[in-house]
Amino acid sequence: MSAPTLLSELESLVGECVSLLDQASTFEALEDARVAFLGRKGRLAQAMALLPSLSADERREAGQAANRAKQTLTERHDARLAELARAESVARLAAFDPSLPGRTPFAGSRHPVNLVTADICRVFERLGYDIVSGPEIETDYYNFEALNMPPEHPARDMQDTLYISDSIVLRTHTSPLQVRTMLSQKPPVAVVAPGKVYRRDSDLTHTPMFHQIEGLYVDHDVSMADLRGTLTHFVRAIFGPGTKVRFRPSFFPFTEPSAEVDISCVLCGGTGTAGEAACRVCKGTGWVEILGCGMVDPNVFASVGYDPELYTGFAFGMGVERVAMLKYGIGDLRMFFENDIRFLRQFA
Ligand code: 2NL
Repeated sequence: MSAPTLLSELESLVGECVSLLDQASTFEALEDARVAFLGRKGRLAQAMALLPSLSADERREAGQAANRAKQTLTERHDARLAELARAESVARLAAFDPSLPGRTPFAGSRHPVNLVTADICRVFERLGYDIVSGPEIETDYYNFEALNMPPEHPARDMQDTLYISDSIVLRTHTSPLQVRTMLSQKPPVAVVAPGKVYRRDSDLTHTPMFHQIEGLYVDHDVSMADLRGTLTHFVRAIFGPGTKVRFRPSFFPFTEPSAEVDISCVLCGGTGTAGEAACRVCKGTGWVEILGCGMVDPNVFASVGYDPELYTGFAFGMGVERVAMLKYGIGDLRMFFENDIRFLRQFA
């Protein structure tokens, strides 16, 4: 090849390349043009490969022309690249509206069972009660024996209790915490024991794990009047000052006498009616059961070494899910355990 031919090839490849670079409207098109002309096997490299075939003088002139072509094209390429990058960031900023309010992500909320547990504990804390906690796996002694439930007691049946071994159970109530408290300190004792409890039971209205709160107050001369006053205050603090309360005789192995506490229905206000029909919450009775209670049985005091001649006390227990259902009007126990975010975020 002759020198003039090479010079005219350089001239024409610069012209073609410049127009391709200027037309490139995407990073891909720009890169394609760079590879085609400035790449290792591109048009410029091909032209320069012919230099050795020229005479020394021609080679110097053509070589200088090739270097100028390379510099021109490299500068044009870099300038175009900067232009495209600037255009892209301008477009991105144009789509961004800094005046829009931020979108706050849902950061979670407390579970209704925990909300109600905290509300209930707070009422008793203000009365001077301590909150106690302890193991969910218990010995037969703390869960049954010390609570006046001897080996043949029906509640100890395999049908009702989840056994780890012959003498180890998943606690069926939080009473063991109160037994542990009484064994470790002398009266006066005033504690509430919230926590998970386990029963071998599972249907529409029972889950194998649920939450309970029990309370215990032991001192000289604690009476059933103290029990009534304390629990009436508690019920009105949780369900409102107008709530009516009644105590019905009942039975628990660990209290004597025992009672169940009913409150005026949270839905119908105690009338028992919803329009023409019977109220669905209290089934037309006007009352709903809220907790069980009683005076601590002397046999329980004997188990923990308290002298029943010196001390008396009252105790009570309630299911937290049940209180939460009544307080928030939740109709289905399963809601608490499904963890559906649409349910849970209503308590945020
Ligand atoms: C209910 C009834 C109750 C107790 C729990 C208790 C604890 C000790 C001594 C005596 Cl250490 N009693 N607890 C007493 C009466 C009733 O619970 O319906 N719970 C869901």
